[in-house]
Amino acid sequence: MFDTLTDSFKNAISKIRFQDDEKALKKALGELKKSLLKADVHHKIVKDLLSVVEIETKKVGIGKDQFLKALHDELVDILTVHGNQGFVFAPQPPTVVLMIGLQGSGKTTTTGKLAYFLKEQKKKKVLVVAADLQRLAAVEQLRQITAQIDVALVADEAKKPQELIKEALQKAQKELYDVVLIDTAGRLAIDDALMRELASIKAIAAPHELFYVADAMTGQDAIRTATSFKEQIGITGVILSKFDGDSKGGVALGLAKQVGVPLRFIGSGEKMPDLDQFLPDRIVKRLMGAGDIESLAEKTAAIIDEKEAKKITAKIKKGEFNFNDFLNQMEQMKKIGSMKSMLSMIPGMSGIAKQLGDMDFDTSSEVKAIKAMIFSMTPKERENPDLLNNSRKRRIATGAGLGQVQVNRIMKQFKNASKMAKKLSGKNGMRQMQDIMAQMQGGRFPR
Ligand SMILES: Nc1nc2c(ncn2[C@@H]2O[C@H](COP(=O)(O)OP(=O)(O)OP(=O)(O)O)[C@@H](O)[C@H]2O)c(=O)[nH]1
Ligand SMILES: [Mg+2]
Repeated sequence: MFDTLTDSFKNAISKIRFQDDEKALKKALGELKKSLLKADVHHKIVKDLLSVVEIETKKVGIGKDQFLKALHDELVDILTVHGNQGFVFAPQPPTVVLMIGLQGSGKTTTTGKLAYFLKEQKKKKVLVVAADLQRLAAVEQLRQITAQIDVALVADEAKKPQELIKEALQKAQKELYDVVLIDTAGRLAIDDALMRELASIKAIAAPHELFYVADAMTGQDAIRTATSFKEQIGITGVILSKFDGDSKGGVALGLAKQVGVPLRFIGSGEKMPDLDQFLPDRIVKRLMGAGDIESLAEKTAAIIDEKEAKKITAKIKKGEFNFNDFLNQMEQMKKIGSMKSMLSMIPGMSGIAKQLGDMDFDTSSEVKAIKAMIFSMTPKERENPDLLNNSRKRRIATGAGLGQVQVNRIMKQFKNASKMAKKLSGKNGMRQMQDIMAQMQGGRFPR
């Protein structure tokens, strides 16, 4: 996600080793400057950042921790812009949000992601409005997205966007929706026709929030267009999409500092769960390679059904975890997001996440093999893994198109995993787990 920036911070940090070493500090600052510029951070921001970090580090005595803390605090400062953070609900529902931006920036996908976030994590009733009637396929795209996440949609190709929005707002009042998300049409570039249409939509929708969706891959251009939208229409937040791509990350700092509108979310993939709240402190930790356990925990907590989780834990404790439970767990994991985005939130794992590339729960050959194997089992076998003798394994291997060796290996892994889970769920298990986590986090971050 922030790979380039994260790597460059690590690089700079590694240059500082000794207490009171001015030369080391200069070297680290030089390294930082080079890599920030390479990461597409505006030169003026780089200059200010370096001078503050230098002053603050010297104030408390040069050292790795002091340097880290100064860098952390200054980054948080840059990213903290006056205005709402995360998603803020209007005092009186429904909260109306207008999604605007250039063509192809990710408005429609992000509208879906936001609806999914509000539904799954905030437990809200969401209504989506397809107010993009420029492109014929646009309404269909939104239909598919909202059907997939089971969220209500107001769409009618025969009506004007303004008319549709009026109807949607009435429906939202009457049927007690919490949030109305309005997806609008994009243009290739900012032109008068777009601005007029948006102004008229804004007047009718009277939105609480105007989210500008910016494509992270467009670098400094994103900052220029965001500024234009801010001046001509007014925006209250920016959502940075496609942050999983080759984006260098520097644009996030520029958007906050140069546009002066808070970043609210970042999109990190094409799937519905691939949206994260942009909270400066957490993002900076992630930037500095320290992971973001809090976000992961929140995401997980919202998605995993507590009752179901208790049932599974009880089963694990008794050593009764079976293949059906495994399939269920896999489905739950998918809801949390792509494997890559999950791993990038765990301290020290961002390097591995990078290596994974596009590998995912759906595309991993290992997961595919396990699924094929489970689908070749009888219901009884799924319930009771102990039933699997050699002749049954042979039958399953043939059915799944796998080799005997592969089936044996997967079975062994499954048994080992169950054993490990049983152990961890025991009396001291939680403590063991916490110790491991503490070790992982220790020494990586100064507070
Ligand atoms: N990798 C990645 N792709 C994304 C992300 N957000 C959107 N996309 C992709 O970008 C493309 C354009 O997204 P749309 O949501 O259709 O963009 P739009 O702004 O609605 O486009 P118009 O309606 O034509 O103006 C699609 O192929 C999306 O799947 C993201 O965070 N990561
Ligand atoms: Mg669209």
